[in-house]
Amino acid sequence: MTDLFDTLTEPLPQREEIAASAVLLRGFARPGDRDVLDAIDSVIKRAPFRHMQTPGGHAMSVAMTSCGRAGWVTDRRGYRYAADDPDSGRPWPQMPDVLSSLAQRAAAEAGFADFDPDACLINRYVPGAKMALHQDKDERDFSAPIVSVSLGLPAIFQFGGMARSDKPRRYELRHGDVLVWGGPSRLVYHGVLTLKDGEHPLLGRQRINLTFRKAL
Ligand code: MD3
Ligand code: FE
Repeated sequence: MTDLFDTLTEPLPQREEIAASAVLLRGFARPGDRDVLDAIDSVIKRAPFRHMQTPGGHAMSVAMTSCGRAGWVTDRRGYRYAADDPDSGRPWPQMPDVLSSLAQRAAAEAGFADFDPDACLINRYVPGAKMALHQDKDERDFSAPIVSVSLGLPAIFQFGGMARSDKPRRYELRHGDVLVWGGPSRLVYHGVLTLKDGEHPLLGRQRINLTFRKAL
């Protein structure tokens, strides 16, 4: 029995299927968000955020780092996953249990049992940063989903179809929102519009996005 008090104080995360096998879990990562932020802090102490270079030689406006057995990197040689952080020459920090557990629970909620990510890319947006429309296709196996967790300032996320020319739809992603992309939606074009200025109670003037992947 749920009583009225429960429904008022613990709004159940909204679940919305925004595309075939793409599930938006509103607020799924809000409970325990401070532990998630502590885990991110422990990663960035060992592997600080950096602005990587695109193959075309431009610095990305989004600052990135990774944890897990593999991290996503880009430089003049191209995009790829690597076991070592190119800045330190050391392996990427281990994926903290609170992070892998969050990703696994979100994937299960969306119908993907036993998701076992080996890479977590951590993106940091400050006002003015954006991410152009792209596909995530540097992973070896597209049958595993990608789980994304939004923290801090809200951002407008856009996603289209399998062709760059497909008209994108827009969604606002807020602190604690989680998206699970699997099946046919795994390869859709997606991006993030220029982050607007604002102040978030836990994160200040930034947005952090985690994407959990099965890369290897
Ligand atoms: C749809 N990150 O890191 S999260 C990325 O907010 C990336 O930082 C964005 O795109 C961000 O590659 C968007 C939502 C997302 C993430 C991965 C996807 C949507 C996706 C992979 C496949 C399809
Ligand atoms: Fe992406």
